[in-house]
Amino acid sequence: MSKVRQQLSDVRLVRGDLLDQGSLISAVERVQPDEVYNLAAISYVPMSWSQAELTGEVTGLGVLRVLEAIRVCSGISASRTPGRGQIRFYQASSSEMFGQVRESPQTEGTAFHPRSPYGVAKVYGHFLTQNYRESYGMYAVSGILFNHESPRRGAEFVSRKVSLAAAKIKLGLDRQLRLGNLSASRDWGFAGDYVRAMQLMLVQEQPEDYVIGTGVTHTVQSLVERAFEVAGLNWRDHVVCDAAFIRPAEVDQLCADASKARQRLGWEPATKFEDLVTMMVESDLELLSAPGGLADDSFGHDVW
Ligand code: G4F
Repeated sequence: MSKVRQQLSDVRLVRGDLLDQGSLISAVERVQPDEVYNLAAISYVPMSWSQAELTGEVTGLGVLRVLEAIRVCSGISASRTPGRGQIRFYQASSSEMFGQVRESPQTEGTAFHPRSPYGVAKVYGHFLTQNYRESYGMYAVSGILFNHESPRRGAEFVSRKVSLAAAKIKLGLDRQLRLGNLSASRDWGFAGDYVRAMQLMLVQEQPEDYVIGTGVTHTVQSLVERAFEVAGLNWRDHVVCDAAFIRPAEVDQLCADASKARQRLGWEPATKFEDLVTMMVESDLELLSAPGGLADDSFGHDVW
């Protein structure tokens, strides 16, 4: 049995729905966890304009429901009677909360100015996590994570859309890549490095929030240039700008100052942008070259 299969067979799935308070209480009661990581959300920013209410329910109020499930199952009453033991809670906050940035790079103290219903919902979840920490003494923290990518990234996000397109064009399976704003900049890191940071945040003496990012920012165009270079292609021969992918309000530039995480958690990103893009393009070339590699028809389709 492969290592991944072995690990998956150790995983027990328990049903729960962020829209259903009772299901979350049942899940926490049943599992009796030491740690809860809330990574669930409607996370694709453009979808948050077309389904703004659902985004508020899932990405925003969903955080309230998880925190309430932990509070109730820990026996913490609304008047703050001490509970049984402590379930530690991690909330996936997002650099999208900085939106139209007030300063650069962004730290834990930078004011928020979200630019999408998604960003607004994340700000609600962020402050609610802080509020439960202050109101109930819960070990509840937010990681303000900047964009983190890997070969497992969904095909609707720009990094994977680009790596898949470069691989498809290289293999003669496609000819063109249609993109929106090429001049937006993001601080892209490797998801594996960021998961390490999440775990570190839950094993500290004091619960605190942390910014996690590389401190280096690149434009979408440089992402495209790098991906096509890895595939041995000239991006200018294939990339077309399409207004359909321009957002109603854009986050122009994000760049993390993760000094606090470096000093207090001893966390450093291990993967550079160039290596991340190379890893993604090579993985997609391998995937698409394998028999049945194109079986998943969702590859390369933007869900707008
Ligand atoms: O890859 P993206 O869709 O990621 P975005 O919007 O920055 O959000 C991601 O990172 C956040 C962390 O900061 C998470 F909270 C969030 O859940 C998600 O994981 O877009 C990145 C940039 C944007 O500026 C977008 O306008 O790429 C630009 N872009 C240009 N053309 C495109 C495209 N994005 C997508 N998805 N598709 C395009 O064709």
